[in-house]
Amino acid sequence: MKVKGMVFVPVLVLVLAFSGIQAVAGTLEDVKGKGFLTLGVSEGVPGFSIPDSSGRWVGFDVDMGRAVTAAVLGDGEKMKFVPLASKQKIVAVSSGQVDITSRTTTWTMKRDAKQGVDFTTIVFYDGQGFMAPKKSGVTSAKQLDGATVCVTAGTTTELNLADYSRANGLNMEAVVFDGKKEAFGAYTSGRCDAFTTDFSQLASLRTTVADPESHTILPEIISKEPLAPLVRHGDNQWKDIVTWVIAGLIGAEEYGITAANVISMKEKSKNPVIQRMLGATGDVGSFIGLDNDWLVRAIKTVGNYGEIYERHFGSKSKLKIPRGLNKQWKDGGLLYALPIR
Ligand SMILES: N[C@@H](CCC(=O)N[C@@H](CS)C(=O)NCC(=O)O)C(=O)O
Repeated sequence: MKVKGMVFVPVLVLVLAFSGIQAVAGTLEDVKGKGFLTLGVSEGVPGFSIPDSSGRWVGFDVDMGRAVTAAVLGDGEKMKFVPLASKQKIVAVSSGQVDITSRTTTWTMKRDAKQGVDFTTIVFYDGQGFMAPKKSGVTSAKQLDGATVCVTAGTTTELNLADYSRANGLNMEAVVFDGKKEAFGAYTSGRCDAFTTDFSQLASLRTTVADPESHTILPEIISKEPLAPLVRHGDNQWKDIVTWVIAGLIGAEEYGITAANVISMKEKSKNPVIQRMLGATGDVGSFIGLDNDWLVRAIKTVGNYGEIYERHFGSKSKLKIPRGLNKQWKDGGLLYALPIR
C-alpha cells in the first residue's frame, strides 16, 4: 500500500499539472485571513472608480466591492485598491493579484471561458459610443468616414470599432494607446478626429475637460457592453458570494429596502421575501460561508442598487446618466433580481 501511495502522489501531481487544473485556494479564507479585500479598479474614471479629495476611492464600481467587503468582513473600509489599465484587468484576477476586478469590464465569451476568470452578475448595461469635437460639425458616427479614432488597447472597444468601421464601409483608422489617459489625452489635444469607449465613460470623461460643451457624444450605440465584476475561475464559493451580494443589492431596490431602513425592515417587515433576504427567517448565509446578516451589512454600507446608481450617476451627480436599460424590470429595464431563498 505504501509503495502504491508513493507512486500515486507524483502521478496525481503530474496529472494535475498537465491537465491545467489548478488547486484554487479559497478567496473567502484568504480575505478573512489578511483582513482586507483587494479590489481591482480603474486608473481613475469619475463615477465608476476614482479617489476623492481625501484619497478615499469612490464610485459605482467601488461600491460593488465595498458591499462585498461589508458582507464578508463587516466593515466596508477594509479594502485595498489596485488601479489597473484595461489590458491588466483580466490577468490581475486570474493571477490572484486582486480578489475581484470591478472596473467597467465587459462580459465576453472569450474572457469568461478562456482567460481564467468568471464573471459574476451584470451591474451596468452599457454600449459603445463616440465623441467628437463640436467644432468639427460631426453629429453622427456615419460621418466618420476615413476618420482617425483614438482608442485604448486591450478593450472590447478596439474590436467593436474595427467591426463597425468595416460593416459600414467607413475606413476608420484606429489610433491605439496603452492607457485611457494617453488615448483620451491624445484626442483632446487634437491627435484624432474622434474618441470611442463605453457610453457611460464618454459621459464621465466629458466631465473632466475644461469645456465639456465643446465635445459632442454622438447618438449611435454600436455594441452591447454588459459590465460585470469578475473573480478567479474555479473558486465557486467566492463567485457565489459576489454574485449574491449584487443580486441582493438589486433585489433590495425592488423591495424598497434602503441603507436607512434596512435594520427596521429586518425587525418589522411581515413580507416573507424581505424577511428571508435580510436573514430574519431561514438560513441564507451558510450556503455561501457567511452568517445570516451578510446582506444587511452590505445594504447598510452602500445602500441598494438604486441608491448607488443615484449617488454616482443620478440627476444630482455630475454625470447625469439616465437609468435606461439599468432600470428595474418592473420599470421597463433589464435589472431582474435573483430570488434569495
Ligand atoms: N468595457 C470595455 C472598455 C473598458 C474600459 O474601461 N476602457 C477604457 C476607457 S477609454 C479604460 O481603460 N478606462 C479606465 C481607465 O483608464 O482606468 C472592456 O471591457 O474592454
